[in-house]
Amino acid sequence: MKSALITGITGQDGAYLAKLLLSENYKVYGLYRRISTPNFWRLQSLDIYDKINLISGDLNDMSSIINAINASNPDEIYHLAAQSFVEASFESPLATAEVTGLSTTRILEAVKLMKLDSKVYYAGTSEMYGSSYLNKSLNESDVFQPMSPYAAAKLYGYWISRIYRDGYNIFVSSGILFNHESEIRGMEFVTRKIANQVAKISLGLENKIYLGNIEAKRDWGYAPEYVEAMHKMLEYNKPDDFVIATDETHTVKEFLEYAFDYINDDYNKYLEIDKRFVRPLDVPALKGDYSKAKEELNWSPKTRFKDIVKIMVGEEIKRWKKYLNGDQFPWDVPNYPNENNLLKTYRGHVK
Ligand code: NAP
Ligand code: G4F
Repeated sequence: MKSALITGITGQDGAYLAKLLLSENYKVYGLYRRISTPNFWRLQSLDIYDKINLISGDLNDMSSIINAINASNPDEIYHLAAQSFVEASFESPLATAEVTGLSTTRILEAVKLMKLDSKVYYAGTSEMYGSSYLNKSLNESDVFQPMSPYAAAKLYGYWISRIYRDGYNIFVSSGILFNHESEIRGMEFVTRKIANQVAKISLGLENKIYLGNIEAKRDWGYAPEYVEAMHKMLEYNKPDDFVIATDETHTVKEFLEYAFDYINDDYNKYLEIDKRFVRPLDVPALKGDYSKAKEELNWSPKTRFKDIVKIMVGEEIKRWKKYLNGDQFPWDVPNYPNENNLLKTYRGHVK
């Protein structure tokens, strides 16, 4: 049985990836950070919470990383944890640099110093491309020009991964993933924010939607398909970098239009542009050329923009209807780590 360690197990991609690896009979370990209110709602909503071996630790702490690696003895490490919200990186640039940038070196140093054969996946991002590519479909050879502290931290992680690959022969692959969304996306990201507000408007619970730069264009794909690409990268015969995208780009305004189409309404009645959501710098447009992933990994996106909008708004309406009927949201239910799972990894790294 293969073993995988996922950092960022409580996030969108961590949850989908864990589900995928479990379906392939992996033993899955997940690093999570202890917070005062547990947030395992994604693992619960995918019905995999009890199947994950949870390891408590913080990525800013080298001991946590060594402990997690010792406890899981991983064939594959998926390093997904990060401060992943671009807007927040302008407010907390140093904290973002620590966790989003430097923790990649901590993981790679651990693999190097512990002389492990573990393969490593690094979660790179299209944000690294930054400015000046208004109409180009970006590929692995295009130049990076980051426009946020988040993107700068991610670019550091990307380059340090290449250095450990070339200098120390560590199998580390970077996915350059363009935006990917789903029903379990964080509420602060624009797609989920819109889907949630539209659902509430349709049920009479809300009458405004406040947004920032709605002219920005993004290449939006469906998250469950993107974690398949991560796994394929580590199954491939050599470590490399791959763009994962749909090769389509749409404005935030289009997302808004299609979301309101779903409820047969017009966004102009509800939209307010709010400066609080306008960033000091914002990547104007992103579109990715995934042909290398298609040729070498046999990976292609399936779910396209309009369907993603429908899936997300539809799910949000279902959730709010359930709530109005007296059901709780899954994220309202605190669920503490399963002690049986924890004892395997706490105190002395018992495997
Ligand atoms: P996400 O939902 O925001 O999840 C981030 C995860 O990192 C969460 O589990 C979070 O834990 C964890 N984390 C943050 N700081 C930590 C720390 N100090 N110690 C331990 N864990 C910590 O992000 P995602 O959408 O799943 O994205 C996964 C990765 O891909 C991220 O690195 C992101 O930057 C990158 N990426 C995402 C996209 C996209 O469109 N989704 C595109 C390109 C790249 P908590 O739950 O406790 O906060
Ligand atoms: O949904 P967003 O916050 O995602 P963003 O900044 O593109 O970053 C996401 O994708 C990256 C990959 O390219 C990941 F690396 C990163 O971790 C994250 O997952 O914003 C999308 C666009 C931006 O141009 C933003 O300015 O939507 C614009 N926007 C307009 N109004 C808004 C809002 N974004 C948010 N979050 N909230 C608004 O009210």
